[in-house]
Amino acid sequence: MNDGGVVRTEKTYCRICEAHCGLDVTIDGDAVVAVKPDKTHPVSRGYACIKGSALGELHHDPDRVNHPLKKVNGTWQRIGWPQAIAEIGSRIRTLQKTHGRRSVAHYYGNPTAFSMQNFLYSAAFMQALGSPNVFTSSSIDLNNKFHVADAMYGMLDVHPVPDFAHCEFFMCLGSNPMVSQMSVVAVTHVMEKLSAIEDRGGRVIVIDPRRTETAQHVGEHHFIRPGTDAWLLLGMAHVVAHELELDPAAIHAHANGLTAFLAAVKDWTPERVAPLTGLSAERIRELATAYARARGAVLYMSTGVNMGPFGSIAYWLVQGLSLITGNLDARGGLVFSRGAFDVTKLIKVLEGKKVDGPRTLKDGWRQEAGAFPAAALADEILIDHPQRIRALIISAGNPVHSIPGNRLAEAFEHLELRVCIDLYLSETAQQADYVLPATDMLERSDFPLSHLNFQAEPHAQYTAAVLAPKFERRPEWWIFTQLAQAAGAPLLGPTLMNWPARLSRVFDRLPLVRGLQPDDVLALLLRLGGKTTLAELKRNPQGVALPAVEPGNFLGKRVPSADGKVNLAPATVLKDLTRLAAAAGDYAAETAGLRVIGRRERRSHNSWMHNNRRIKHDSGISALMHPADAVKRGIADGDLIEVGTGRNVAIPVRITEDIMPGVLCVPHGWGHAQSGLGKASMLPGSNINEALPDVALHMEPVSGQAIMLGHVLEVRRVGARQRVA
Ligand SMILES: Nc1nc2c(c(=O)[nH]1)N[C@H]1C(S)=C(S)[C@@H](COP(=O)(O)OP(=O)(O)OC[C@H]3O[C@@H](n4cnc5c(=O)[nH]c(N)nc54)[C@H](O)[C@@H]3O)O[C@H]1N2
Ligand SMILES: Nc1nc2c(c(=O)[nH]1)N[C@H]1C(S)=C(S)[C@@H](COP(=O)(O)OP(=O)(O)OC[C@H]3O[C@@H](n4cnc5c(=O)[nH]c(N)nc54)[C@H](O)[C@@H]3O)O[C@H]1N2
Ligand code: SF4
Ligand SMILES: [Mo]
Repeated sequence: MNDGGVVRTEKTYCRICEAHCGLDVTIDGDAVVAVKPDKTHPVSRGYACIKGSALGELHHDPDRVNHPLKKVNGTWQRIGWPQAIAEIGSRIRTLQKTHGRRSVAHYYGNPTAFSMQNFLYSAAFMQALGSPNVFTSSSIDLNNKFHVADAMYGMLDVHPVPDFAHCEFFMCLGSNPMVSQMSVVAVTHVMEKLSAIEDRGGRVIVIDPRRTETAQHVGEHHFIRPGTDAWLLLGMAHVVAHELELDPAAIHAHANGLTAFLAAVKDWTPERVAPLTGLSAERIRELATAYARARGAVLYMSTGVNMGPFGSIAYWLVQGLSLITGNLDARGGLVFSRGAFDVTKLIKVLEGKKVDGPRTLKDGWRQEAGAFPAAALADEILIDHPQRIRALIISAGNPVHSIPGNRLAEAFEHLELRVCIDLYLSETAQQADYVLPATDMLERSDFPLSHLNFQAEPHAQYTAAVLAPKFERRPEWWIFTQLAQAAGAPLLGPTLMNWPARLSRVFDRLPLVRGLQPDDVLALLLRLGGKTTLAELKRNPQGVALPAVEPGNFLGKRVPSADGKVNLAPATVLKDLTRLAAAAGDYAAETAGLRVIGRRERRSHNSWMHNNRRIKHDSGISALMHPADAVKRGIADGDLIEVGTGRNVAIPVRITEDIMPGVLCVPHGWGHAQSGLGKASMLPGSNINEALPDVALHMEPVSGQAIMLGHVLEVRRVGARQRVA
């Protein structure tokens, strides 16, 4: 292990969540001896959470996949890279020759967004194969945001971020920043930033069916009934648009569709939406008025709303309200960050004319951000159609575990080739024919490409690989390049294919066409951006601060839509208001079961940090239930309950007034008995996605986002105080 005790400390940054914290990694020979927050990092300034500090244990985890594996007669056999690449390549080639290009599909998961090389080279790989069958975890997370950004601003990747330093009013819907560090905004020290708003006399409002860790530490909290945020925002929009003063001239200067926007929100008075949401009409009116009058106000929504039934409507209202109140592109409101280079500008130049893209075979779903909805994947495998999916390559994802329902696990059995590129034998990898070992973040170079225009405090950081790959782990750019070659895929993909104009496509052909390695691509992009160079970043491994985000850089200047204006009335979203109106009765009704929502935990990251020896997970998970619901069911604190309607999972319960009556809160990502991981498989806990209804039956029609929150499930007592084995 140790090559003679040469101890060195290298700078890098954590790529688990969007905070991108700077880290100092102390290495003795080839062993990681410490990972500490980097005090010299220009933005994270000495902060990192337990997960970032546990990257050494990730690197040395005895349960990592270290060699290519092939399943032979139901057991894993170690094979060499040349054999793995040749066999998989030839299977892909044969399947595509026999059944067409679409027969090979790719699913990439959440960590892809944090790996520049994975992101670029997997896209290039699929472009080379000429298959539009790309699926991602984005559609079980935030597809509504991509769709609405495209529909309103003309580009999927345009999302304003809060101007934390100047706002007076910050309303947070469906997010728990203290635990998650938020999403679609890269920010550190977020609780300090929220407290500072209060300290300077402003307001922080948390809207959540649970009194979250965030709500316990800052601001005021209002319960909301799950799935009803769109109504709350409609009620607020009604007040702002029809009860307060607007400045139509200012709005018309930068936006189209004001008349349609005003008409769409007209009937949704606070009195009408109040009983649906659980907030009083007075409170909704008060919040709307305070929001409109504050000098600098932010509405921020995240997965608690995205994963509900009307995520696109809600995000449209967040953007629309910001614009009509003058809080878009304004100090203290939502602002447009640009980072080391203006990704939007680059996309606009490269994407050319937008075209109608490919559709799924079943139900004709479109792509968002270059990918079909993950909720449609199982049916694209199971459908009786000559072009159905027969091979699935999965990288950095655990879809069998992360997607509600069990249809995907069933569909897996109908695949002819299953390949998983991962660090671990995840639940998904367990079902594969081949598992290929990827490098972890200490073993690969990187740059936060996907998050440049979400940085609350713009900065740039390049990290080299601080360690050589252990065993036979390989960087993903290499794996995808090799597989493409072995599959006989032309390096320049079929350029005439009418793919939709999407982010991934922009970079698609760059790497493979020119044979460029990740650092070459980065050097090129940075040169185009003109704010820093790869050489400068290499000289400053702790990262460099870039100019702060200034308001006034977007409206009338660089809105990427065809006419340079914001569309306040996107047709696809407005159409969905009919579904929303029809659903009001369902949401107003009492239910026999409880509405299930999720939560995240500091010591977890979706489904994959549970094997880490440094992080204590022994306490397992519990469902949170209100005392009134417990009494009704004869349930006591600590009892084991069964949740589900048909397919059930068993979970211990904690009774607390921090959750709304009628709601049950269960974190996702647990339940690893099948994973074969030494530590994780022994932990108590169940996978709530086994009990939630299948996502194929619950897709938000506007964006294909899976509806995963607020489903009514039956809840029963199983027994007294016991642990789930
Ligand atoms: N019920 C419920 N379900 C949910 C959610 C919820 O709130 N409730 N949240 C959803 C959300 S927001 C998301 S983003 C999805 C996530 O869904 P997925 O992305 O499908 O799943 P993850 O659990 O993030 O799994 C990531 C996998 O990547 C592997 N990995 C980590 N780093 C690397 C790397 O660098 N390279 C490679 N090749 N592999 C790597 C890990 O070992 C793990 O197996 O889950 C969703 N599922
Ligand atoms: N420690 C940790 N950090 C993470 C992750 C992790 O697993 N662990 N995952 C990362 C990922 S992939 C993502 S996408 C981000 C997500 O980051 P966030 O979007 O902040 O996700 P959560 O922390 O789950 O917060 C969602 C909140 O929505 C609430 N909620 C549920 N239903 C509703 C509803 O109908 N209306 C409203 N208003 N609220 C509702 C829940 O109670 C919960 O408090 O976090 C990232 N950061
Ligand atoms: S997981 Fe923790 S250390 Fe890593 S970026 Fe997120 S907050 Fe920072
Ligand atoms: Mo996510």
